[in-house]
Amino acid sequence: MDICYESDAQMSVDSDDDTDWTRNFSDNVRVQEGIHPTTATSPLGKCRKTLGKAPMKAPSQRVILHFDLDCFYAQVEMIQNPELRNKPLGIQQKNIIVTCNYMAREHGVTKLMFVTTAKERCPQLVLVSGEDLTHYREISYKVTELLEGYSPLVERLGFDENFMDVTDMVDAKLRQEPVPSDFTVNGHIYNRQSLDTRAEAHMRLAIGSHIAAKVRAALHTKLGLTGCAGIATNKLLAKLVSGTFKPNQQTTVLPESTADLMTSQAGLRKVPGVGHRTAQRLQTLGLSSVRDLQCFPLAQLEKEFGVSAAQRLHNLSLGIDDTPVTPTGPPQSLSDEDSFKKISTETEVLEKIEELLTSLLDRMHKDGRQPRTIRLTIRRFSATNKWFSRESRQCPIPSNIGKKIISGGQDAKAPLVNITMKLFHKMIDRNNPFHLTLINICFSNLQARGADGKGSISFFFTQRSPSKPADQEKSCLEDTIDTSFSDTSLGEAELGLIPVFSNSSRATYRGN
Ligand code: DCP
Ligand code: MG
Ligand code: MG
Repeated sequence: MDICYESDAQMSVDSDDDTDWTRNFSDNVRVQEGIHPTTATSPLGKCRKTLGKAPMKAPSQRVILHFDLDCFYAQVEMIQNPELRNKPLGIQQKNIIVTCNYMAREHGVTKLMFVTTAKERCPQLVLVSGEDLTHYREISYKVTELLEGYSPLVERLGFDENFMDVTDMVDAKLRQEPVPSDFTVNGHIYNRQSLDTRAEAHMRLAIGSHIAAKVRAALHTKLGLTGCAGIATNKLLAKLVSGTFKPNQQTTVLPESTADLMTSQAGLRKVPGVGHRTAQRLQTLGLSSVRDLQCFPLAQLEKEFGVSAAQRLHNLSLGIDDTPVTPTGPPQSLSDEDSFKKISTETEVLEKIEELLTSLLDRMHKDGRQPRTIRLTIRRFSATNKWFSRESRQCPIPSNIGKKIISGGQDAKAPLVNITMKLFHKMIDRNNPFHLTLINICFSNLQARGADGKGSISFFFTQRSPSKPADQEKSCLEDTIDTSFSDTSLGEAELGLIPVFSNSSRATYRGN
């Protein structure tokens, strides 16, 4: 069985909830063949949002932090019910343990394990349902918001990860006072490399490590959460290094260890930005390790992937990633989805659509913006290609129905069910048998109603944090589930560090 943390990444390829992150990547990264990652000096790309616009910096001068919370859903449950803290805990969705606390991990339980296997390994495992993501989403937003208190340059990656660009903070610190000669890194240094206090690049990262430690301490005191952090000169390396020591620890990778960090990855699929399909295509070229890719002639890679994607792949293999930390901004769509073994009758489809719309309407009402478009996505069962067989149809939402959505209640549900069923019939011929394994409904083209009233972005901001004045809010947050970088189809979407800004509210699994 292949289990995969499903996202809307495939769907978002042509959708308006796709982000510019991937495009930034392609715009900004040019191949630096023959240049060691640590000495590469291509300029930083322009940030999509001008918020906190970073000055042009050599890549080696950037300081990027990556935060990943420990056993996120399990932590949230343990905060809600402290009695669970001393027990091995598994969070269950369908027949899968989506995550488990570290005590359960000591008993051999792992993430994405079947419940039956987990129970065999650890009979005393306590199971809590993780189907309702509402609370996880709320805490997730609070985490990003706390981080935004330190820097406006915070980018969410799924529910439990955030990047933060602290380059300016490091600059400010360096201007304020000279670094003491006995300055050290807070936490681990990747490879146990020794810190050279005379090397500016080292000092910058060491300062970054102290900022990371401060942020992690704040996460703990203010939200009761622990997590890991990675400190590096770019997002790719920060993400790759952050889980080196788990849980509740942090690791800095100094530039000289870039090559080791890259080649220590257990395969190309581990490199953020190299998704399932890309890895398959690389495999057909005989490339399975990062080193294989590093050594592969660029000209040949270009033949297979085209110039720009080949260059990006090549750069990734070398640990080069100039993509900026792009403040996430308000979600551009809200969606909900569910996956299942089989839905093959119209009644079941109707029930599922009603269920999805109920929770979605509630969230849309809280958001306050009026959606102008509704999209239905289905996945048909396919024995050969079950990962990528999604199709969608979308249509405008009539204004009177849109208004009902934001005025609350479930008045809009019946007409939306009708619309959604019409979209369904555009894809599925009811006279023939069908077998669906996923249904997703997405509201997009979200429009604020006025500058100050409900429905405005400022309303959305204040909803996130009523205790915080709206003018202090930096940005509101993408509503995402996935925490992994996801696959993308080269040619369809840009390759790069693909954030899964899927807006889904459910984790779903393929193949179960
Ligand atoms: N998640 C999920 N389905 C997946 C992967 C993750 O529902 N296939 C959810 C549950 C996790 C959360 O996302 O708690 C964050 O994912 P991580 O991979 O970061 O895993 P954890 O935070 O749970 O554990 P770790 O301590 O290893 O980071
Ligand atoms: Mg985590
Ligand atoms: Mg994570």
